[in-house]
Amino acid sequence: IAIICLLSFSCTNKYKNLANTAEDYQVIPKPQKLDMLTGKFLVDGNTKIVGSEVLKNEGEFLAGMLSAATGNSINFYSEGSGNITLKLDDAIKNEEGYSLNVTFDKIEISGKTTKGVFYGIQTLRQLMPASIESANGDIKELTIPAVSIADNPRFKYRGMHLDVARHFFPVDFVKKYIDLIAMHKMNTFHWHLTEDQGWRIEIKKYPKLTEVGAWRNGTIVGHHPGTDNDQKKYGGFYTQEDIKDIVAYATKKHVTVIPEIELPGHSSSAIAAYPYLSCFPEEPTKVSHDMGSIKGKEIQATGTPKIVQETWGVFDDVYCAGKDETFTFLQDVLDEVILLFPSEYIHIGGDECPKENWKRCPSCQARIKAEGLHDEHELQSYFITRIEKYLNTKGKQIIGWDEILEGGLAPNATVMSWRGTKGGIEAAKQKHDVIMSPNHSCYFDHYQVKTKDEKAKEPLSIGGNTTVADVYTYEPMPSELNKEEQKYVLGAQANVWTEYMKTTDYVEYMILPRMTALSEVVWSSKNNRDWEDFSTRLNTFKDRLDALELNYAKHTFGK
Ligand code: TNX
Repeated sequence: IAIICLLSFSCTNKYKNLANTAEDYQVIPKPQKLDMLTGKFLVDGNTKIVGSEVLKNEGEFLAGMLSAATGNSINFYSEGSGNITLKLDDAIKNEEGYSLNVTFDKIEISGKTTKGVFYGIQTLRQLMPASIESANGDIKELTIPAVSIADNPRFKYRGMHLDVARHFFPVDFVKKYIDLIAMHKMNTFHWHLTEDQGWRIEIKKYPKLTEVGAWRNGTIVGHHPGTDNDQKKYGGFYTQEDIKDIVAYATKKHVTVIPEIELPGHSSSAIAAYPYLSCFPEEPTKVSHDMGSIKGKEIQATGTPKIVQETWGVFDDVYCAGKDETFTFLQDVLDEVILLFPSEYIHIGGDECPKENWKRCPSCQARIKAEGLHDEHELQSYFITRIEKYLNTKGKQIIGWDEILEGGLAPNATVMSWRGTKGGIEAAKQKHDVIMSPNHSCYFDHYQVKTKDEKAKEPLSIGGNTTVADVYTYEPMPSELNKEEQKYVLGAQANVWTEYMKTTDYVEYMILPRMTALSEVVWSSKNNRDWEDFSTRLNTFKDRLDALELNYAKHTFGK
């Protein structure tokens, strides 16, 4: 017995006095406050996680990770005592805040909410070697450096968008995307489900939306039809069962899923399925040429009536604002959407809606007159406000792209500022909530390199360039806003438009490591942000991306 005691004493002592260096604490996003301590915690067969029953989901997540890494059966228990304790702590002020304390003999993770505890676990994950991400029970001596961390996010909205309409991605990839969001302590997945080029959500009352609207000719959405379009049938959609499965998965990862149902523009796929939704059901759809952001030459009219679009661009055929049938259709669709998504918000699009058809449509003009509106911009505002009212009665709030400012904001709308920051600033001044997503810093469909030569080596992307450094140095809080107005800026989001992203590999390449940079922008305090320091931590973080077998853009590091 004496020998065993002596042995175990020296063992314990060994971990108690082990020194740590800054390299052991390479966490992204950088925690608000981190104190390095002496000693290491050893994860072994005696490791036991305890916490109250409400923390079961988080406890089991951690248990799964530690078991997979070490090959020990490490479990979560809702009673008794153990050496890893998870708990809720009201003294923590921020809803998503947490504290993490590691010493050689115990770990304590406290959160204001279960979400905070989850984030504490994500930090703990990064204090362990990258090899845990792919380990097969083969890590013999898994240790965690002693530390004291108090952390909370700077912004409450930390989002990643994904366009699954221009290209369709399978359920498993959507889950992987959610995992990445959670690992980066981001909390919102904006799921862009409907577009000119495809309708991706099953709506039981309108089966043609997916029978017709989910399929197009051609796998690539290029801007030169015929040259890069292979004319194969392409498409896919998520069944309501798929969606429930994904939402449940996201809930466990503390990620809110906000669905986007685009209106009144970008609606070709719905119109292809149900032509009566157009002002002119018999007419072919044309590419709209009056959109300043798109060069007329680069896009061509399809000349075919009511198709699911095969090229990208902006199309003149949009939901008819004059017919009541349009609103009946949209309300029916939204009724089913509401049942699938517990999120407080529904994104209703609102961007790039050409007004040519409304100008010559008798029922739209009659609506303008009857409602005492001045022009088609006010008709768009009427459209959005009518949808907002409907959704508000169902307990939901709307988010729209910054075009919803034109013609007057719907009373309770949140604005997503994408054409730079102007729209966001204006909305905050009007006392509306804002999510910053400016194209100059948050568009991950842009090239991630700057020079012509570098671009030539990259896969074809939509114009513009946004490097990792551009993302990292982006400051979401506009200096134009005073203290009071700043309160309306909820946070920021990156958008991932997939006109040119045909494969999941390529999506990974476009988001990583730019999303890693954004995660620090939205989480860490402004004072804690330092490009050199981030670049060093990113170099460690990349080992984790490797272990997870993610396809990230290696050559963009440090740029
Ligand atoms: C504009 S951003 C769009 C998208 C395109 C994107 C390409 C926004 C609200 N609308 O439909 O995919 O440009 O960068």
